[in-house]
Amino acid sequence: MKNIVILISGGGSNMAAIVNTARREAWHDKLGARVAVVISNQAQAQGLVFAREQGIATELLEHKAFATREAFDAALSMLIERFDAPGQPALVVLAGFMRILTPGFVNRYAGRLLNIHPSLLPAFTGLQTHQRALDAGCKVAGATVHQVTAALDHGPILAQAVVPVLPADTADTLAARVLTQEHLIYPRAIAGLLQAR
Ligand code: NHR
Ligand code: GAR
Repeated sequence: MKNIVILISGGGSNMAAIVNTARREAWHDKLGARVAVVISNQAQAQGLVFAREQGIATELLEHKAFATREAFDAALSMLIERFDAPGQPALVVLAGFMRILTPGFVNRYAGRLLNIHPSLLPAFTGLQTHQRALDAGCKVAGATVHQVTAALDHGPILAQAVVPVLPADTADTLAARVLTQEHLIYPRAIAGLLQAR
């Protein structure tokens, strides 16, 4: 069985979309994969509540408790390792995870570490993507699923979705429109990656 480890920091709606799709599409039987654990770096992350309700293991690893990024990432690796099976390294999925990871961590998970970023990369790496797209006068916006590399938001692209920017949009209304598409492309990209193996 291939374990999927999902890292969140907040609402966890992308995580929920992955969990719901995995159930609906019987990933357990068809892809030999299951969401094994949801890990949050924030105690108040709402996504933890949903994961618990679904009977999925949850872990809280607060970055605040660590003096350095390296120390936090080392502890995170130790947690994730519990979900690596022999010959079956876990797939690590960032879903609204808000901590930049060290090159050491990223290299260790090369090829099995994914992120969804709320912009059409390579445009608008980093934070406040929706406000920046509005400020730039973009007529379309979207989201990108990519492999994570040490260069922030620059790894190989696996999937993208495009939405229109409407005249009355605020960062919040645009974010909500993009998020509905994230919920479609992230589970699909993960299933595609699992199938390709
Ligand atoms: N780590 C690496 N090495 N490479 C990537 O591509 C990563 C990553 C970690 C997270 C998600 C990313 C996004 O999709 C992601 C991609 C957080 C920040 C950030 O500045 C930037 C990009 C992303 C996630 N975080 C601040 C920090 O100091 C904290 C911000 C906060 O807590 O609100 O880590 O956008
Ligand atoms: C999503 O839009 C995701 O793309 C974005 O945060 C939201 C999380 O929503 N990620 C980042 O900005 C990463 N820096 P969710 O917690 O409901 O999935």
